[in-house]
Amino acid sequence: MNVKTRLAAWLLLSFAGCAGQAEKPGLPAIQSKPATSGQVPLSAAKPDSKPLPTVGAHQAASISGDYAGYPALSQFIDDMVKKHHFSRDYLNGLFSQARRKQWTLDYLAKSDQGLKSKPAQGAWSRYRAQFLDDRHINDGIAFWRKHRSALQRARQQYGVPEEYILGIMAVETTFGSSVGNHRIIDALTTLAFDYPRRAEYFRSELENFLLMTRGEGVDPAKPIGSFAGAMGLGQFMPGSFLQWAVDFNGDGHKDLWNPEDAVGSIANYFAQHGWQAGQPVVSAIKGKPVSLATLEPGLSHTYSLSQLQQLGITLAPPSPCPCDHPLHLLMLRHHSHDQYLIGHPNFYVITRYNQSTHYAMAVHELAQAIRSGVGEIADAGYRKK
Ligand SMILES: [Ca+2]
Repeated sequence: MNVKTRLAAWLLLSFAGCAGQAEKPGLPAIQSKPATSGQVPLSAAKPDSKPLPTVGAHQAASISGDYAGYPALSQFIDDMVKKHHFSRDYLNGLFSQARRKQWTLDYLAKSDQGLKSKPAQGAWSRYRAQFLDDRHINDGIAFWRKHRSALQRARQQYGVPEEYILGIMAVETTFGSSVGNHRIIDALTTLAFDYPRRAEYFRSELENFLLMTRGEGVDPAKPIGSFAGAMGLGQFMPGSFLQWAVDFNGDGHKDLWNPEDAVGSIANYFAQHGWQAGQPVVSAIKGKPVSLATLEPGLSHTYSLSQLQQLGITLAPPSPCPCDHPLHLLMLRHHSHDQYLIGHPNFYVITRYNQSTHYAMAVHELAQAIRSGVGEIADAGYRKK
């Protein structure tokens, strides 16, 4: 995945909260992502009674470098000292080496403008082409074969099928091949103190990052990830790490870069956001109802099955459910036509990872393609259950 694509997935992830259909191919929408991924607000974080030791020889009496003279950073450090008992000199030393990422700010300024427009003709076709290709599918099949045991264990423990865990990792990082090249401390400091539109969110994530690294015994100057601060194979933001990451290989650490921990963490994220085992994700619509254009597509509107049926809209088989749950009308703009589908609650769960119809649909289609490709191996696994 190229950088631009990666960033696109990002803004969709993180900034998902700011647009019900934040589907801007080529634009970043942060994950794993912004309002999506459970950030822990400063006010909600619990004070630590016995702080763990910090890691890294950071020490300074005052802040120097790019972030010298930022009153908001000084206030942030005050809060970290009072709430979480960090050493002031340690944080002064750490932030003295934080770098302001002007490229990120320039990129987001352009992207923010793009968020205001609706998907154009062919938007889904262009987005889909970035992910639904042989590389993503074949790497998914290979990952399934290599980590079959962990994926099966995740399905049994969390009720999330292997292919949807793989669909997330495919779109996010192509199974770890593009996990970002930005220092998280630079990314989050830049967005927390030089990006006013999302300052509160990113200050919360910076707090979460300091708690995460201290808890895991990691030097906060070291981790690398996306320009928005997402980390590992599933591109978790620090707040998502604190709330939903799990130690799935039992080595005593929650490591977002470890394949097994990433598998368990993504499955847990889905489970905690309401994934229903055995329930459908997307259904086709039978025929071509004329009333579709009167309905509002997207994630912010839901319809009951009876409402849809009264308008002549019925789900195409197989739809193995009573479907007595909220349904979303999904509209995908191809080059030559607009496609309408029905999204079930499990589709909505995928959008909790990244609030974008395009994102969730790419995950769904990749899941089906990878599942189909694995075929016999997966079937053998199910039979053993
Ligand atoms: Ca682990």
